[in-house]
Amino acid sequence: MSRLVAVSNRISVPKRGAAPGGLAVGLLAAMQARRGMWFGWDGETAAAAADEPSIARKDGVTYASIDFDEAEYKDFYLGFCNGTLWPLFHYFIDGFRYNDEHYDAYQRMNARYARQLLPLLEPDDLIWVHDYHLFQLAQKLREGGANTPMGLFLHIPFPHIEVLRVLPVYGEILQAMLAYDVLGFQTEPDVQNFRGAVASVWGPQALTNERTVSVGGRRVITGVFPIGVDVDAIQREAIDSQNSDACKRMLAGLLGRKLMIGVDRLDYSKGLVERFKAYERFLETHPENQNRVTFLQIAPLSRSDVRAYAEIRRDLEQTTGRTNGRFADTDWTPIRYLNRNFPHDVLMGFMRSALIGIVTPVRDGMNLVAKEFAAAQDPADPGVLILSTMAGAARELASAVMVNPYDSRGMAHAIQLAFNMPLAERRERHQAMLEVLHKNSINAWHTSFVDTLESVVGRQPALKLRAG
Ligand code: GDG
Repeated sequence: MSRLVAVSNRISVPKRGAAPGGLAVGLLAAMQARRGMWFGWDGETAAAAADEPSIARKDGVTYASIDFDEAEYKDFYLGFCNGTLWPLFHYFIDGFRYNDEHYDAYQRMNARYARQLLPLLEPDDLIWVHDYHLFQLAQKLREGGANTPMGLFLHIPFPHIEVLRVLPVYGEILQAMLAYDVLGFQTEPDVQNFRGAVASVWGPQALTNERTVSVGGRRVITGVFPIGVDVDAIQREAIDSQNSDACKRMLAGLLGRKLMIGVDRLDYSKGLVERFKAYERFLETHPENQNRVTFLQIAPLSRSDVRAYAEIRRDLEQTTGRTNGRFADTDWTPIRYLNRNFPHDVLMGFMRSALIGIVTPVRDGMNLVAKEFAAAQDPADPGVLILSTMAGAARELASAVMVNPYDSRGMAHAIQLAFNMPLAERRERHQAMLEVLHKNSINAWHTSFVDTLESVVGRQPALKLRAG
């Protein structure tokens, strides 16, 4: 069986006592099944980046990690990845910035990933690359002589060509993507946007059939591989952690009130400001529910070196202060807003204790929190998921209470509906979600992607691409 080499911008090198997150668990399962290697950045910056990756081994998986120097961190990671690609691919054209130096750093870093990975490769490896940081990796690896199957899975949305073409180098990015053999997306609209972009550059004849695009003699498989969760593992975590100190303390603090929970990285794509305003509106328009519900928002800080992230943090602090100032009582804080991390099992316990899970991104590739919330519920007495139609997950979790994250009146109404939803309806909606979650599990995600990658073994035509 071929070895599976996973490459992502960031990898979780196992440390004593630290449990990997859901995505890492899924990838590790795929790598363990095939004697895998995980290659990427270890999250550290150094004055000068080391020439050689550091190698560690655990449970049949090799971890090869590289570090970034300060300029690479600033220009590649904060600059092009999170200042250019992330906002644009989430349709934030106003927040998007383009800078040639940042793009140069992006190209150099994709080349460095390739240079440091190439000596570690074996001839029959399958290479599975993750996300927007590494659009050009396959191209650079092939320029360095690698001719093994390579697939890219994009965790974030792929924008429509009318948005994509705002990026001055969009043609180069698209061309580089065609050096992969398999391109996987979260949802059907993402794959259609990609195919539309290819058609607009190389003409409709490039769309050779519903699943492939062909340019310059290369055939690339395009497909939808919705990422999922391990429902049984989440159920176990949620049940076990209900007895943890963290869960007991949180529940005791509610003084019998209902809980509404949100869990998101602090990111402007997650719709937090809009969500907080909708909750304020709910308390205003449904005064009978004041003092009967507490909204717990867990929002660990991310990318705080990017200016837009500092701005959203300020907005949230203001909105929280205003709502709590307006409605709080001596024994009730309407919003509990925490910028800190919790262990994953504790989060699952919190979710199981909640009557409402609120997941309202303004744009999201999938959103695993929505799936985790549904998976963590007690099927006999499940909570209600309020879900934005802008999340990829909305295409699968159709029985959630759907909202437009910009519609604060609609969201206030949805909170009221969820708050009063009869048990029979909660069960029915939850059951429908569980069926989808079991079908599109994390296991189905990595198995179907790796099987597709394996299907291209032995048929990799030479790389010859030209726009026109
Ligand atoms: C990208 C795409 C796509 C959150 N806080 C804590 C914590 N988390 C965990 C959640 C969940 C994960 O982080 C977040 O997943 P999301 O899917 O919501 O979001 P992104 O980070 O934006 O991920 C997204 C995803 O890739 C996968 O393809 O769904 O659309 O943007 O698992 O539970 N985990 C711990 N402590 C926390 O405080 N341990």
